[in-house]
Amino acid sequence: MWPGVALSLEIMETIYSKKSKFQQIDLYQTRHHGKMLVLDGIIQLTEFDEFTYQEMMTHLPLFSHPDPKSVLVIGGGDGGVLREIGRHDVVEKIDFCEIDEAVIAVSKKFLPELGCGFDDSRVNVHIGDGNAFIQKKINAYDVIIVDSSDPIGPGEVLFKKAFYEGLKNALKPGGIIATQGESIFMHQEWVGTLAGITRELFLVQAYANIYVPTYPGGNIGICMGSLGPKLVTPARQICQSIQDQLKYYTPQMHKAAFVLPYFAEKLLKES
Ligand code: 4ZY
Repeated sequence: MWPGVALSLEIMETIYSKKSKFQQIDLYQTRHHGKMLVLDGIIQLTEFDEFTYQEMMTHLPLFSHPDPKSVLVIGGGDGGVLREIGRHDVVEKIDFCEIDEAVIAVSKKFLPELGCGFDDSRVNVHIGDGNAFIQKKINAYDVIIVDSSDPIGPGEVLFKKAFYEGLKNALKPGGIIATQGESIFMHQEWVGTLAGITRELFLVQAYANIYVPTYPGGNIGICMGSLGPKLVTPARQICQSIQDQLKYYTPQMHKAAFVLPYFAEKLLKES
């Protein structure tokens, strides 16, 4: 995905290394960034900065929705997004669909601060293809979060228009989606494609940019679509007890994440 570009992290120990039915799964102890999960050679998360992605992928859509009772997560076998959803008492049901159960097992065993997301009694785990799962759902969710890897390998189908049509049909009126939106620096074609699809299908479309030092370019986007609510400002207040558990998300960061550099604004408009 990034010819000629690399990030170096010193590895102290290989904790886990095995090929699952779908991909190569590696877990390393790094010298400075804690444990690091790698799928097919691509960094998925490090303990050092995973909070930025998990918090914003979750709290941007959940705080944009006035009353998110029913939530679906596709991908994200590490459990980090589930951990963040668990902080919202208003959520009653969390469906979760992940293709590779081996990722869940690795996270539960070796990354307990993420794997703990599966301990929430509201979570219903489905092992299988996210696209097949979504195409069977109509009018079912207030919020859908797609925590995919990149558009190569098992995640490829999650970047296609047919998948986004399925997401739209699976939403309840006024529902919101948030999907992994690649990088405005590293993957402008993908950013443009996702923005174009969501603009065509949804009433409201927005794209947030967040810092993730260990992702290519040091940043990643969150592509969002809404059937009603505004996305760039929170619809609900955050109570202090939730705020105190977070490290990245604040109502101010919510608004700031949608303010983009001029080249990215143009890219999104023209797509
Ligand atoms: N699932 C989050 C994620 C996003 C981008 C990349 C890897 C993992 N490259």
